[in-house]
Amino acid sequence: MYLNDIFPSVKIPIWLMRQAGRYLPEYRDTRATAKSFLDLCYSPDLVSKITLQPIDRFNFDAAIIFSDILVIPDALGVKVKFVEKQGPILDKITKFIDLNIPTNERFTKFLENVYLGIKKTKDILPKNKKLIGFIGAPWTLSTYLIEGQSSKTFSEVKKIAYTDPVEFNKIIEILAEFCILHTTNQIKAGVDIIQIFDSWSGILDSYNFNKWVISPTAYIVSRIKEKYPQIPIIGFPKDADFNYLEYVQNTKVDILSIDSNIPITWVNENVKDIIIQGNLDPCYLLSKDQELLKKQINNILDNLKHREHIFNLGHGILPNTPIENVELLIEQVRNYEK
Ligand code: 1CP
Repeated sequence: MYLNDIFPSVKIPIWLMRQAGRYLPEYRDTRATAKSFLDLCYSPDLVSKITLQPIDRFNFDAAIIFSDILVIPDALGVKVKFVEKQGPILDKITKFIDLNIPTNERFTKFLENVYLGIKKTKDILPKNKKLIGFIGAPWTLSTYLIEGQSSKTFSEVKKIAYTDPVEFNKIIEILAEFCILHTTNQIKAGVDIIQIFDSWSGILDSYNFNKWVISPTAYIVSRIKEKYPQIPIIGFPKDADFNYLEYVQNTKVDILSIDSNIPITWVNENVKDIIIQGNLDPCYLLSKDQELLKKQINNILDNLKHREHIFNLGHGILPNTPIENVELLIEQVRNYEK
């Protein structure tokens, strides 16, 4: 797949992970009107309003639908709450049978408002902009299901994955099926691109990375491609380090999103024949020194000058990011001579 087929009218497309969020005053205003974060995610009007806020303000090339990876566990009957300053809290599971697996119809009905939010956004989004839908990959979802929250050591989920792979595989396989259903539903509702977030892939050894990150992702990609070969798929196995190489070879994603720790020079030399997205450390966007920020942006642009490249960060934009640094970033990317 060529970048020009996805974004025909721009040389270096740009969007930012978490581009709709707390660094924007208009997001904070909208957030204050809802009781909880999930109420926002399950209101089609607010989903579309928030998704479009960064497009209106910054004219990014793509909008990512305002939602969360944890709507899948929520739809599987594992209650999810987002607690201020604590993050997500889930009813934990330890075994496959702890899941309350719905029929496909009930799952789709449960997330109907997410899909209505996508339809609404797609209707309003300018035609030259792309709409990105997303899922959390089975491994990352399983960390929240089994740890019940964001974890520091991941010892509970790793214990099951490493010592009871037969039981763990059942959990991963069912998550993969619902990842496929949620992706298909988002495509039917109107998204143009899919991003697969595997935020915690970096904590696995190579053997388990292959088993729990690459295999299920390869399966999901192949099932999506059977039905929708034209939909580009972005893979983001965060902190995969040298495992990025095998991930690209074996999952067949079209675009690789990379974190900030991996040297861009290593990626350029070793990961061939794929569109690259990401890498700028979101912390540079906090800088008071705009020359420093420009230098970091240019370093990525220069290194990827002869490649297909979507500008993005190595992880989500931080809530305390000054708006003028985002403006500078966009200007710098738009004015770059490729
Ligand atoms: O009230 C608030 O503002 C809550 C903050 C927030 C937001 C804005 C959360 C809670 N989720 C989101 C939206 C979100 N989540 C998007 C929206 C689209 C966009 O990018 O603009 C996306 C793509 C996600 C994906 C997501 N959620 C991931 C994968 C990407 C990543 O950050 O690694 C993960 C791990 C989550 C779980 C999650 N959601 C929210 C929190 C605090 C967490 C936990 C993060 C952690 O464990 O460190």
